[in-house]
Amino acid sequence: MSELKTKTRLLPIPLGALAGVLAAVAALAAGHLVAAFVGLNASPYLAVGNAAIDLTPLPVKTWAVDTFGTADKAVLLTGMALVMLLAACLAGVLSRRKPLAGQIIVGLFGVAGIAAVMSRPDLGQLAILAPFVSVLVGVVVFTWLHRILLPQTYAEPVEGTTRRKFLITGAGVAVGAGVAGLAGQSIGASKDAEGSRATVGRLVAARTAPPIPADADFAKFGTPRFLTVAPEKFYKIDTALVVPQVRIEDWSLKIHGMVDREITFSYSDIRNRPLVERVVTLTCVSNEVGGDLISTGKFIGVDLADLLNEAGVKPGAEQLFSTSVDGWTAGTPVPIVLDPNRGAMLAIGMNDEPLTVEHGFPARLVVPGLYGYVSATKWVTDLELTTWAGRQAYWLKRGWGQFGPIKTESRIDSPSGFAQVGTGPLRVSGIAWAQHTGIERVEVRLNQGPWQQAMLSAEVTKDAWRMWWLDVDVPKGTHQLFVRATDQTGYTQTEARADVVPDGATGWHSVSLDAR
Ligand SMILES: Nc1nc2c(c(=O)[nH]1)N[C@H]1C(S)=C(S)[C@@H](COP(=O)(O)O)O[C@H]1N2
Ligand SMILES: [Mo]
Repeated sequence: MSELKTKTRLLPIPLGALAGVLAAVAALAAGHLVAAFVGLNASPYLAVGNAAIDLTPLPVKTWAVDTFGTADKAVLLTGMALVMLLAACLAGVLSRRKPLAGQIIVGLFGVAGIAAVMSRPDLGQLAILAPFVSVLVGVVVFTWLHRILLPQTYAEPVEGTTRRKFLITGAGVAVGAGVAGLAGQSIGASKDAEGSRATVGRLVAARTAPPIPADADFAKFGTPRFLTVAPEKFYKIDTALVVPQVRIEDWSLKIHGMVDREITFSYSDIRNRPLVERVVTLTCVSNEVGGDLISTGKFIGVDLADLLNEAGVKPGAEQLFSTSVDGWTAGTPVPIVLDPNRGAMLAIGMNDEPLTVEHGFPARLVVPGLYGYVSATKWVTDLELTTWAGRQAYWLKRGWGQFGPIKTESRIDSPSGFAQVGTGPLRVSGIAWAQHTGIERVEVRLNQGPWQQAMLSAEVTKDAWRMWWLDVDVPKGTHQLFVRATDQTGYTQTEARADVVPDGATGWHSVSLDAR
């Protein structure tokens, strides 16, 4: 009896190896599934692979690329899979009596995964969950399978039953791992643009925008910050029900139509050109008087005119017709996009980062001085040179104006409407914009009183908004404050109210207040 017991209490090598492999597969699949939610690059397998790529010395990298070409990553991942397979088999084989050796090997792999995830600058803190869950699942599954093969309390040797139970459980683990892995992959793929964006790295401008001076905003008096740096504060307008997910390796930009030669640019074609940086205030034509569909970014990219000139714009081309990956279109006047003083861009970054997925990653157009609907195509993939008769853009078909220059406007940010304030001097502040023309003057009026000139912030560029403030003396009672801006052509905003349709709202913004 005791002889038989010792014999059967040793794990058969093939089953032990299988237990190790199943545990490893389950661990990787679980990690992949969690990674789908915290960033696909946190998947332990990919994280270790990425770390391996980062740690590979340059000569080895060059050799790998020379030898395997674009298959170098596939070779790396296959090699890693083989190493893991061997280690997993080893884990099973070394655990013929107790699961400890296998648990340690799985645990060591987990530590490598955690270290790999922590070493990546592009992953958030939550990313650590993926390798963590991975180790946990690996150790638990391995221990579980081991226990089925070698029950602690053993009434009698029931080899046939044990084997069957192990195989059924093992099959269950394999199916579960398959489902988890595939689910992770498909959920992850739908967020793949995020993963792709994380691989872009730092975009460095050859021509940087001048630094933003400290007095570019009066945030301390209630205006917005000069740069709308928080992505959730940057207004967002598009027709997309789901944000288009475009990976840089899948992206290209084709220039065609009335050109001498068609050109298609890849992401690296664009990225490897000398990049320029420009501060631009974007505005939506649907912005009501006093509305908040206006934000300022520091965009990095290339001059659109350079790309168009490479293709050679034919005489007679009137409209740059841009199309996004989801089929949205905009038409921009050719003379504007070719004007070297305009600064129209193909932007790939905003505020020192690659564009966010919501704001057009991998690339969008930015044309200073034009409303977004005629110029700011996000996820842009196609530029056609054509006439106005040749194509009709998305909003033009729906009754909006053809040209869409941004109108000179201003807004009171503080006090907010219907505020209760004290009597006496009241600090009023806000913004004014006349992109590409420049703001000259901002005036504030209490009720029907005289216009009083406000203090203006430093002019960072004519393409961006300016902030203003003024102390206004308010007696007891209810009042209305008005603001109006004058741009650098000498035009002063009038009281005449225009609706946002067809080409942008006009009129003075005003707020009511109650002074006690
Ligand atoms: N692909 C695509 N690009 C688009 C739009 C759109 O609906 N689809 N809307 C435009 C409009 S109307 C505006 S105002 C700007 C807004 O850019 P933002 O969301 O980055 O602020 O994007 C423009 N680009
Ligand atoms: Mo817009």
